[in-house]
Amino acid sequence: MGTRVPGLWLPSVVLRIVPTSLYIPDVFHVQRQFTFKKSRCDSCGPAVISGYLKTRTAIMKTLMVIAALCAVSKAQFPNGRILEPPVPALCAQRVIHERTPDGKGYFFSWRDPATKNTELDWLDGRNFCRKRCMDLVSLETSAENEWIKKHIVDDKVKYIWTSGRLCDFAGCERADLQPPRVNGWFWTAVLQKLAPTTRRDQNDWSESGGIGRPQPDNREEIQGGAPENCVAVLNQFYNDGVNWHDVACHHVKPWVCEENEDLLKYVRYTNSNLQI
Ligand SMILES: [Ca+2]
Ligand SMILES: [Ca+2]
Repeated sequence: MGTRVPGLWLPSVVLRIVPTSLYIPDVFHVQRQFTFKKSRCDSCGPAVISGYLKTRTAIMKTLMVIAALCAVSKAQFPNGRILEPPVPALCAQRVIHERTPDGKGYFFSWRDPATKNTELDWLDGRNFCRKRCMDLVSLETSAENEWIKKHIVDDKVKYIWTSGRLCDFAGCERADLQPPRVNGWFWTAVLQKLAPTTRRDQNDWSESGGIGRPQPDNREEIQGGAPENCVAVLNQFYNDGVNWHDVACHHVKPWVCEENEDLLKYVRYTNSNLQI
């Protein structure tokens, strides 16, 4: 394991859940076109300056997206808890336990002395990661999914949080997200939709769970509790393999962070004196 190959899953699409007035069309595609330059540009030619202007535009769009995501997070967490912005000093000191061949870094909470005995709810897990220019892991390809699952099995971890979540707040009323528990799941860290839960060849939802039903089953709410709006990977918890489960977001679990390009670009641009 450790080699990432093109996944078996179809490419997921960008989920435009950001409120319409704040949404920046194609911003995620625009940002991927830029390679950040750290050197000064006093004697650069027009082409390079043009590149810088484009980069500044991309950064401004990143800032606007971050602002928009904060707005979305308030909609998700009306009790005042918010999605935290990155903290430059923590980004610079972030712990990376492993990198994939393409260079992306991952943090496994149980491997770090500071967090090995800690379990967090879903939002606290996201915020721990985001302060460090990371986010909860998004399993966009089957290769990445299998790579993460191997770590869970090898390290005998019962379960982890991912960035997966149900779109169930303002802005999620769009027809293509209905019904939400089939078509409304997305990787929050990268704003990408998951395949419909009915496409069992395009996801890794468990075929069983606490009441013997295929996931997602919203079991806890059916039984009078909280809605199961967040996605965890469970390791044989119901003797059902290592698979995805919808779980109520208030549960506490170990977590995996994955480096987030948008947050890294933002902090590098606004803190050119830091090695990030
Ligand atoms: Ca990922
Ligand atoms: Ca469930």
